[in-house]
Amino acid sequence: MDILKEIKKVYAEKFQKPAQHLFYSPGRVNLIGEHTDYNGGHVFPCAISLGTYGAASLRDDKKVCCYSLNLPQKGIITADIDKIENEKGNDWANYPLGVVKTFQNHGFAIERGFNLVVYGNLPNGAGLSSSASLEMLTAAVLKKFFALTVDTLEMVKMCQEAENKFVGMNCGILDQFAVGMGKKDHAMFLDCNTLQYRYLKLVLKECSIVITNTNSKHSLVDSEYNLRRSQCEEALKDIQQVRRIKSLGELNEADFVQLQGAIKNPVCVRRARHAVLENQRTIKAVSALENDDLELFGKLMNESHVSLRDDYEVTGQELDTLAELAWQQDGVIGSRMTGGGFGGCTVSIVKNDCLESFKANVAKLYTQKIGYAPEFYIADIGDGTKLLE
Ligand code: GAF
Repeated sequence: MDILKEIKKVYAEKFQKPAQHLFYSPGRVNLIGEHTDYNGGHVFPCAISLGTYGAASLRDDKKVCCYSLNLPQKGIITADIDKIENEKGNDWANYPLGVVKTFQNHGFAIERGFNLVVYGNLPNGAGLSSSASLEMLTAAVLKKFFALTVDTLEMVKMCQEAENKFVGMNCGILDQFAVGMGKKDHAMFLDCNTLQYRYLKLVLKECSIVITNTNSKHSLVDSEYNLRRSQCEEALKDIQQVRRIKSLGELNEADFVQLQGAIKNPVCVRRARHAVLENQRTIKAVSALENDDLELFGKLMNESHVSLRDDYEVTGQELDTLAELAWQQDGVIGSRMTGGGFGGCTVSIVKNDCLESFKANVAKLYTQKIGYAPEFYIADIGDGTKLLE
């Protein structure tokens, strides 16, 4: 399907005139550095060329009217620009509405309504940041229509705030950053403590990045996520009794060995160990890539998965099955879960001449064990959120 043509057509049908502008916002895949962002550590994501498309126009009244071509909902969801609340009936539109409300709270004059029609080709709930993609798309709409003087990093931070305070998911900055700041063929190495970042051109020689979707649906993702975050905060508080640090990301392996005794709850010891060691792995993985050592990069990806499985406990049977099957296949450099976990996707680096056997074997063995099939996407690394026309 020609997405742009379709979205323009649907917009015109719903609102009886053509849309003024078209926008695109990607999803993301995180190569390594999981559950490190809210612990003041590093992440290493890239934007992918699957994402959310939006057609939008300013209105003369104060209504925000949202319609999706592919999200389950009933017709156009409407809200008043001066009375935005998180309401259950607003369903997916709580993401764009949360962004509007957050911009208003930051003093941006959003005083007129707008129409927004969206279409996403990211699998929903697959841990590829469909929410952040929609949030950053809305931020780009607001910037364009209200001629806001705001840079992308500020938009990223406000979208994270919308998700934290309006939606109630206590996420870190990884997703909104990767979606907003993405650059074609590059990954981003971000220090979530200082927000210093740099782009690294991804040179994977004869390999591809393969995203494999478990296709499993888990409902406890947000509550378990918020629980992991609070367990890390508890560990940090205990450590702060003996060492003046602001985040777990400030510690290295040796510090952790020395300080872990201060953490009272044994579960929190494991959560903090993941946060500290994953951050160190991410720093090492980026140097490995810079030194052209893809093998070491892959090994660190595998270790990351093991730590997320054993210490952080955010994988589950489907993700573990995918990762373990991937490790057994020829031509796999590394494989791990990506994103928040529980369900969602793995990311694997696979030699191009083994791609077909990788997909066939993993699909067959995963289906035998889990009872339904996974899905594969070869990631094409694309740009961040942008105005298309
Ligand atoms: C989710 C969150 F939204 C991110 O902020 C990040 O913590 C990630 O899980 C885990 O690395 O995607």
